[in-house]
Amino acid sequence: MDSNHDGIGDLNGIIGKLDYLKELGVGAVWLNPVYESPNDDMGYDISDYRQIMREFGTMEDFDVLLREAHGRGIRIIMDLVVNHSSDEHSWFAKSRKDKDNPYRDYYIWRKGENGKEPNNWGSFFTPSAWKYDEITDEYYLHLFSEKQPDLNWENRKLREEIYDMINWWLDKGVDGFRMDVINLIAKKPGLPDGTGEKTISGYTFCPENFANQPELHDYLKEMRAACFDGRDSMCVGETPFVTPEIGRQLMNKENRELDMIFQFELMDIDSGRSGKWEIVPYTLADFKRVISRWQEATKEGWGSLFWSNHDQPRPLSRFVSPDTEEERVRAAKMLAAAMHLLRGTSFIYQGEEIGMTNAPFTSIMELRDIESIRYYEEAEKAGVKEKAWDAILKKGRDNARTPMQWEDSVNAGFSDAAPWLAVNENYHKINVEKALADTDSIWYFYQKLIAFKSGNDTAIYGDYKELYSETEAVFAYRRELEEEAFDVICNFTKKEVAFDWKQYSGKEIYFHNYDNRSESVLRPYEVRVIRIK
Ligand code: TEU
Ligand code: CA
Repeated sequence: MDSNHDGIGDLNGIIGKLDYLKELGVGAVWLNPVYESPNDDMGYDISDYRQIMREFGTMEDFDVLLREAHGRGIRIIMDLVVNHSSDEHSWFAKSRKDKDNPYRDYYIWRKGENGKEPNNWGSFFTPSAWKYDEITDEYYLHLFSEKQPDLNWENRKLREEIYDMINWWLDKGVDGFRMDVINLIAKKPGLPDGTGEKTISGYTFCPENFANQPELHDYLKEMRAACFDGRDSMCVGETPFVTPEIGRQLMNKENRELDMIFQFELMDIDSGRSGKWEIVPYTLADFKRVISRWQEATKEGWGSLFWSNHDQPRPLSRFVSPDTEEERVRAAKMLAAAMHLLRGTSFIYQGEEIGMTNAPFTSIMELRDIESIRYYEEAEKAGVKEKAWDAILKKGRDNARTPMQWEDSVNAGFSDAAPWLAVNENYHKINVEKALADTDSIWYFYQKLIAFKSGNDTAIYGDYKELYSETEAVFAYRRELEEEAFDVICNFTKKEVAFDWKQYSGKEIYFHNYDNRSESVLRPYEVRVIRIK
């Protein structure tokens, strides 16, 4: 929400919507980075970790947000981006000056190899993960954009500066952190060449060399002891490329590393070996296997549940394909129950509660996200821009970044100035005002679901067991705890599926998305949550 008519959402805008969030039932807000940043990657390139980005407000505004949120029982979780900083951070300015200043080693510098990059690593956003710097005739590593140089966690002083900064925010009263790509902070010693497939620009994207390295666990333990032990706080690690085995290590309470992780196996289910832009088919059977595997893996730790975030397309456009307004509402409710009744903490991405969808972009000029823009440029050079555009429409990050749709008025009520990214034109029919006026809306389904999820011990602690795994089109599971159990039964398709409801007759229905019952079928996108004991 934009409070000062510049087209950019801000802290005061959030403060004005805290009552809305309270009404929905949220217990905590995770803010994407709000620190000072040149915004090469929308705040994920931080130039000062102790300042608020000017566009978002001031430190005084932040303090008010913290106080007002806490006053309503809402916690504030900050984004912690410490795999890299901005190249405009003062550390980097000093680091690049010469080879023997104390900041040189805060980043990862290497000599070139025969006039080329030190190794073949590809970056997330650019062809190579290395940038040549004339001043000292060396290259620096950047896994993301060249304006996001990777920090060198092998340097003890750097680590201590980071812990000081974390403690500074915790002392201020923030309740925890979502740690950006935290499992990339340790790189494989010697930085060896990647051996996998090449990307369209000829470099090799090789997570095996920069994710989940053994030293990661040492750094996390050290950080935990230096910052989090003894505090009432929460840290959730964003950990792409994580397996259930590594996930267990990261979450295991005795290990003293993280409280939760975001794993991406479900989000990557349609990605090929060269990464997210290589879109591959998957089946509901694959989908169910991934969910069950992670429910199993998080038994010993604690899981996180999410359909989307600022990096992912909208689930309504991705995992289902509703054609009509009625189907959209049904499918959104089905997805909500399917995900958020699993075991773990639910993360709801803004707009999910009203069923927002992907944006109907018509030209690359409309996009703001560096990832999509850079990919399109590379694809154009390689002569495959049509294919790239198709992939961007499906998976580009701006799909989920369009402004929140508050009401059916200019710019969806987000701002009276032109927004930084255009609103999705479907705001005329999909908006908060409309959702609040209809007791049968997706919004009220979420409100009820959140209340249930926070207050019902079976929903919180109950065991998970997959049901009817052989039935195509159906995803179903049981949650069970001592004297209570319920089944969640979902039709993920818009086809009618034969289903025998007899065994459930007379049982209490917790949630459903059709007014009347049927005895022998699951209708398009139908969900029923039924108490069985
Ligand atoms: O994302 C890390 C990450 O793995 C993403 O690159 C992800 O694979 C991609 O966005 C999918 O499209 C985090 C942040 O969430 C993202 O917004 C940042 O751009 C990135 O780190 C760099 O800080
Ligand atoms: Ca603003």
